[in-house]
Amino acid sequence: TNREHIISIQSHVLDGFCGNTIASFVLRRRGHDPKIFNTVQYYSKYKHVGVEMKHEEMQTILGALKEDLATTGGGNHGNGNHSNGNHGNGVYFLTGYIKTKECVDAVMSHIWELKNEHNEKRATQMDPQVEAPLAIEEEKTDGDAAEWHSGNSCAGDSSFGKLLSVDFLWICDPVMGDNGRIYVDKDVVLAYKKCIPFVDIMTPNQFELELLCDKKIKNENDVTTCVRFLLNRGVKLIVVTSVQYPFDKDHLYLYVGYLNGQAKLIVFKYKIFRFDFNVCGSGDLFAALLLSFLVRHRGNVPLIISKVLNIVHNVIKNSLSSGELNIIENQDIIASDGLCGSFIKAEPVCP
Ligand code: PXL
Repeated sequence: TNREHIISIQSHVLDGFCGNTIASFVLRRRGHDPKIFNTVQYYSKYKHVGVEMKHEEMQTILGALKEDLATTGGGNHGNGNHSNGNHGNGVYFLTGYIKTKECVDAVMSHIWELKNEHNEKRATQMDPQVEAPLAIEEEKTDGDAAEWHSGNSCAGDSSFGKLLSVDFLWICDPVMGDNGRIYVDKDVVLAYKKCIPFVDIMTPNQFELELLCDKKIKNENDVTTCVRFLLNRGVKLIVVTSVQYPFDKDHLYLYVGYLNGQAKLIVFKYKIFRFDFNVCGSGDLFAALLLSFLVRHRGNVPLIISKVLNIVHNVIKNSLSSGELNIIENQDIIASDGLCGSFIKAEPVCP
């Protein structure tokens, strides 16, 4: 039986919404059946008191996961009748808040081992459908796709150069901090730098991008320099989830970057009206939705980003008065196709 395996490795809080508290709801509400791995249990995202998992303990659980994925093809102990809309049999990791360097290291090495095993298994199976990795690329026939594509004079061939194998993906949200404040151990920065060659998709915010690349972002050119740096080191897709420039306080910018078939850097940006909302968790919402859309809809990354952004933007808009992300109240928007409300289109950036 085909079945997808989503493993979300993030924080858990008792009060409020961030990390796995968001991912578990979002993924389940969208019909997935994720495995939820909590790296810490804190009282709230503002009060980091509680329990942190030790890396040995993480190893134990990740070891059990590995065994399960190896022997049963993913621990499908049910009756094989999945009525929850799952597609495919891929293995997808979504990693977020991890407190210590040792724990990031443990997660990285397990995902890498699992990926190699997965690829070996796939190579020995003669099923061509399983063997051929699907490319995430534009659906050129799609009407919406044509819209963002028009006027793209600088990008040239903007189709995906590398195959993003959609039967094994690691989306790494390198959660380290925001607005100049770091909320994990300092040496986690180094641990994430070590992850770069093994990650498929990375979703840093501006501060995290600056930490990963040892470069302060002052203008768009700095963003594309950082994006190029990460892509050259092996990440296949970079989404910089929010950039704010001192000369434009009213907007946030999201950037998506990848290399095309000629190894040329392709970058798109999304200009977003900035709400005065300084609540953590929107990045976690973004990453969980991105995973869902990639797994379900595959192709056309710039269009998927538009849809995800649209949902995040609407959830924030509906949360402005409460000082917390109203995840439950906005569950129908979260479960939607992302075409609601104000659709923010991708604009090509000429790097
Ligand atoms: O939203 C990122 C995040 C995740 N997990 C925990 C956090 C935060 C941000 O503050 O505190 C525990």
